[in-house]
Amino acid sequence: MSIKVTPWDKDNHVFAKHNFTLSIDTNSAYKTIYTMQYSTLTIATLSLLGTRVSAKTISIEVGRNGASFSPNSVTAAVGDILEYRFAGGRHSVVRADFSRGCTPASNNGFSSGLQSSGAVFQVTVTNTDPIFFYCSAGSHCQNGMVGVVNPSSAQSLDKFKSTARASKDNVSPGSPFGGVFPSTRGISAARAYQPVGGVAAVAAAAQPH
Ligand SMILES: [Cu+2]
Repeated sequence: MSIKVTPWDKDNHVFAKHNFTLSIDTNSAYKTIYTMQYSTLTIATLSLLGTRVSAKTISIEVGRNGASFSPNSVTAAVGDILEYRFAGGRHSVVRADFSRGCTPASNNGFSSGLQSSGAVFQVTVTNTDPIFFYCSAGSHCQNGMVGVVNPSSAQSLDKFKSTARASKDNVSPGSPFGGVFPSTRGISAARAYQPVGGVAAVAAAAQPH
């Protein structure tokens, strides 16, 4: 059947002046008319909520059993949060490009900076492409302290490990970026990314000797 629909204008508590015609399955006609009385904004908000509810936090332990990430291979969807939990020693997590081993990613990178046990660094997944990461401490990357999110057969963890093993340098990008330390989540990015130690070091360096 074909029916005329008059949307409900939520702000003014009246039916909108403009109508449109809808072809509809008679069995669900009542339900659809009911739904149409809510504003587009309400429907949009509901779909946003739907997306948020399905996002999950994926914990990856850093350094609990020596120089390693555990797990070192995870699957993540868009909106999920990678939560790197530092659990021993002094390590970092840095995003790499698949083909470049122990070198920071050229785009959409992230880096926690060197952290000790207790630190938590969160990175939000923005697409489902493979994400490779490594630890920039010592020769940890060359020695296999690497991991992957959403590996493929073409871009596998084993292939990345081989490239990492052959890397001449293990590159540290310096101050953290591309993620947040959750205790500072919600504060402006520049502050959140700046660790307390980093600020003190900059202040000390600025003092005359
Ligand atoms: Cu390490």
